[in-house]
Amino acid sequence: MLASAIKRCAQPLLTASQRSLQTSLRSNTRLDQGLEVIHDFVSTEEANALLELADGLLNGLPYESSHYDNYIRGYRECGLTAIHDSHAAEAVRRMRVTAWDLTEGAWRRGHRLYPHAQLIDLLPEGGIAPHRDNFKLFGEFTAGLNLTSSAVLRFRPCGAEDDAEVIDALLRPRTLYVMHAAMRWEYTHEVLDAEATQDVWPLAGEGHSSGRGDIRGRRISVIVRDMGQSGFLGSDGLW
Ligand SMILES: O=C(O)CCC(=O)C(=O)O
Repeated sequence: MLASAIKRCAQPLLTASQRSLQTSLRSNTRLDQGLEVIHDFVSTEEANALLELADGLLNGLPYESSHYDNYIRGYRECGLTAIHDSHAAEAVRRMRVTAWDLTEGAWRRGHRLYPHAQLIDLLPEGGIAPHRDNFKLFGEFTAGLNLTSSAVLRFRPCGAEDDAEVIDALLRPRTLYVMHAAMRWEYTHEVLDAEATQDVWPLAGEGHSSGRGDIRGRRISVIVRDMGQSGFLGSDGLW
C-alpha cells in the first residue's frame, strides 16, 4: 500500500526557532481541523490480542531499511485480514465505528470501508516522513492505533513557510488517532523516529503514566481506512 498511496510534500526540517510554535497534544483531543486523539482507546487485553496477531503475521518478514523513495524507513508491514480473536476483532470494529461516525456526512465520503487493516512495524530508528495519503485511493479518514511504544505523530500545513505551526500528537500505547478533513488533506503527517521523539516529548511535561513518555521503541500501528469515492481496492486487492 505504502508505495502507491502517498503524495509527498516538500517540508523543511524543523529548526529550533520553530519549536516554540509547536502545539503538543497530550490529552484526549478534538481539533476542528480534523484530528481526534483518544488515549486508552483499547483495553490491555485487546492490545495484547492485536500484538499477538501482529507478531504472528510479521514474524519472519525482514525489516526494510528504506522505502524506494525514502518515505518510510526501518519498517515492515502487512495486511490484517481475517481476525479470529474476539478481543482483536472488537478493537478493530470500534476503531472503524469511531472513525466512520466522526466523519459522517463528509463530502468525500466513499462507499465502503477497506475490509483489511494494515499493520506497520517500525524499529526505534524507523520513521515515516511527511506525506499526504492518496486522495483517490483513500476516503475521508485514516485511523491508527498506536501500540507497544510512545510515538509522536506530527502534522504540518502542506507547503508551509518556516514559521508555520507544527502540531504534534503525543501517542501512548493504546492511543487511537483519527485524522480527517483539513488535517488529512491540507497537512502532511509523519511519525518521528526515536531520536526526534526524544527531542519533542519533554514538551509534554510530565509525560505519561508509565513515566516513559520520552522513549520511542519498536512501534506497531494498526491502521483502518475508508475507500476513496471510486471504491478502488488497489492493485493487489488489499488497499
Ligand atoms: O503508522 C502510523 O500511525 C501512520 C501511518 C501513515 O502515515 C499512513 O498510513 O499514511
